[in-house]
Amino acid sequence: MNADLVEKLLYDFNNGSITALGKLITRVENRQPGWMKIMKQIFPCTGNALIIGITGPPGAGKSTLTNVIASELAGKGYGIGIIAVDPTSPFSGGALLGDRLRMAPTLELENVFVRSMATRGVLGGLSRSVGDAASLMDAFGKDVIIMETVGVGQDEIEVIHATDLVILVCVPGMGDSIQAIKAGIMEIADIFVVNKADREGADQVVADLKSMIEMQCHTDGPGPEIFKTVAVRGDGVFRVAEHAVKLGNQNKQHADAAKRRISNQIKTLARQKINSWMEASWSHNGDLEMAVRRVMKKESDPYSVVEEMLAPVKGMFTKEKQHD
Ligand SMILES: Nc1nc2c(ncn2[C@@H]2O[C@H](COP(=O)(O)OP(=O)(O)OP(=O)(O)O)[C@@H](O)[C@H]2O)c(=O)[nH]1
Ligand SMILES: [Mg+2]
Repeated sequence: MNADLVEKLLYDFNNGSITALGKLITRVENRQPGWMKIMKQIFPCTGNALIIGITGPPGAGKSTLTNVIASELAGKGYGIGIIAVDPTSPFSGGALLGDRLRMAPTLELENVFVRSMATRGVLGGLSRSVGDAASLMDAFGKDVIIMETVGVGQDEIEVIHATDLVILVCVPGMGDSIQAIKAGIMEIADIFVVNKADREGADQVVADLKSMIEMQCHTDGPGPEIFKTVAVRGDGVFRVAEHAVKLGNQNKQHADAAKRRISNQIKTLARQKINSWMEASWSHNGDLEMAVRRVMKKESDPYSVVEEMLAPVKGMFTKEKQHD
C-alpha cells in the first residue's frame, strides 16, 4: 500500500507535479515509510540547482528580499524553490510586488515553490529537513533554491554551511550589533546587503562592513561585495540577484565545496543511523536501564558498561581505541 503510494508520488513528481513535490518533502521530513527509497531514487537528479542562503537578524527584511529576488529570477525564467526556516513573516511565493508581476507578464507563480520548515528544537533535525527538501526541489528541476534563516542556532549555521552562496542582510541602526552577528556567519558571507537603505545610517553600515572586510584581509580577491537595497520597493535587488547567481555558479565549480558537503552529508547520515540503532537496541531490550542500575549501585562504571554494550559492534571502535 505504502510502496504503491510512494511509487505513485514519484511518478507524479517526475511528471512535474508540484503537489507530489510537497507530499514527498513531507514524507521525507517525517521519515515516513519509503523516505529512503525516495531519496535514493532522486539522488542522481540532484546537484544542478544553485543553493543560496539568506541570513541576518530578525526583521532585517530577509523575506522581503527573498520574495523580490525570487520574482526577479522567476521573471527571467528560473524555477525557484524557497525554504523558510521558522518564518515569522508570510511568504507570497514571489508575488509580493504586484507591479513587478505586471512588469514581467511571463512570470508564473508555479515557478516559485515555497516551503516553511519549523523543526527547531529537534537537534540536527533542521539541517536534515532543509537539506532533504532542497535535494527534492533540486531533483524536481528548480534552478535556484533560496534558504532563509536568522542564522542564530547551531542548526541554522549548519544549514547556511550547506549552501553555494551566503547573503548576509544587515540594516541601519544595528550599531555595534554588527559585531554581535555570529562570527562564523560573518566570515562565510559572500555578499553583504544593507537593506532598509531608505533609513538613516545605511552608509555608516556600509562603511563599517568595508572596514571589517578589509581587516579580514582577503588574499584571494577583493572580498565580498556590499549592496544597498530598499527591498520593500525592490530597489537595488536586481543587482544582488544577478551577482548572487554569477558568484554562486562560480562557487559551485569548486570541487572542494562539493567534497565538503558530501562528506558532511555522509557523516550526518551515519550519525543518525548510529543514534537510532542505539535508541532502538538499548532501550528496546532494557540494556540501558540495566546498565544505569548497575552503575548507580557501583557494581560497574559508565566506561565498562559502554564497552560491554558496544561489544556487538566492537570492530568499529578499534581505531578510536588508540586515543584512549
Ligand atoms: N523601511 C523599510 N522597511 C523594510 C524594507 N525591507 C523590509 N522592510 C520591512 O521590514 C519588516 C520585516 O521584513 P521581513 O522581510 O519580514 O524581515 P525578515 O528578516 O524576514 O524577518 P524575520 O523572518 O522575522 O527575521 C517588514 O515590515 C517589511 O515591510 C526596506 O527596505 N525598508
Ligand atoms: Mg522572514
